[in-house]
Amino acid sequence: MKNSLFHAVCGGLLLTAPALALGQAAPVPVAGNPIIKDKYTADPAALVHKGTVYLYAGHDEAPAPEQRYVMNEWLCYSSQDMVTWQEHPSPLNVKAFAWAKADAWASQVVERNGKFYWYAAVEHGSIPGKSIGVAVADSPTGPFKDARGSALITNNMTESKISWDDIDPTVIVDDKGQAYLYWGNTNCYWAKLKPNMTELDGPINKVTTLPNFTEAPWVHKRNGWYYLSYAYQFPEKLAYAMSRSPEGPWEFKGLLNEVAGNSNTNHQAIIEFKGKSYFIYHNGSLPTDGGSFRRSVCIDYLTYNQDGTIKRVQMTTEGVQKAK
Ligand code: FUB
Repeated sequence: MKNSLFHAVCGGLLLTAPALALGQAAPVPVAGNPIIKDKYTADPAALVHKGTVYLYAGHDEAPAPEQRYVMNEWLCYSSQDMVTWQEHPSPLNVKAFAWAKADAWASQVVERNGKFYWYAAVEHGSIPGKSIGVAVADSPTGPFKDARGSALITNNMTESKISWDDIDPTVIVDDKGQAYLYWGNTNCYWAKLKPNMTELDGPINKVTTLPNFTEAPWVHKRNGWYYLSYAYQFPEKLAYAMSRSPEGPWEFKGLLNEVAGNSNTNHQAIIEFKGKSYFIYHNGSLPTDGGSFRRSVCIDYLTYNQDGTIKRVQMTTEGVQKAK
């Protein structure tokens, strides 16, 4: 096309270049996924607040070729269009939890009454195993402070053969104002939270109807249905169940996506923003050292069927278009 322009979306920037002459190699558009290209990011969680999406992610810091998690801090990005992401100074580090010793694993931030609560899995310093802490802030970008001075969940509160079963917290506040915490690895646990969001309000229960539950629960609500998505098998695919109540019973509905490229874990956040649904996950595709311990956050569309079930997600390199 004479005088036409080539457009590529690159980290939110619109790049333009003159049209190609015959026989000239076509420029390769810079892919939308992964969305963060200068750091390895994992375990995404997202919060929609006042027209902005806040993305929280663990920071995979292991230098290649190390095959272990090195994760000391969480990262925070914001966007008004799902394509252009602004990085904020890291609002939370394992060091914020004086009782913890390592491992800034998966987390989620939720808002209640103008305060932002950040639930995060870390390695406990004196109670062997993983645990869950909660930090609080007046702004979604922090600064966040330990809200309790102690862990909300410790490994000795649940029974399991493994010491890393108390990870991957997700929290939802239902329409009646009751908050629920879900978490787990191999077991999917849940408990009510008090209105202060920092204490359990009742016993720890298990969801027992999730086949091949590995980890990474995420609970969201849409049109009267609660959805519990989770990492399924290992290497991980993502699957989901539905219920009319946050307390279940949960009915398994099938897979959401396949193993994400070059990563044995797969971890999702699901949000609605400006009329579209988004599936935020990680893979190991970022050159040159991407992999299971150097992961990267990606975003693709999520589509529902008429009956509320979810269509299989198509993971793409193009990612999503600017939300308007
Ligand atoms: O990032 C560390 C762990 O890997 C997370 O807690 C799991 O969900 C898996 O992604």
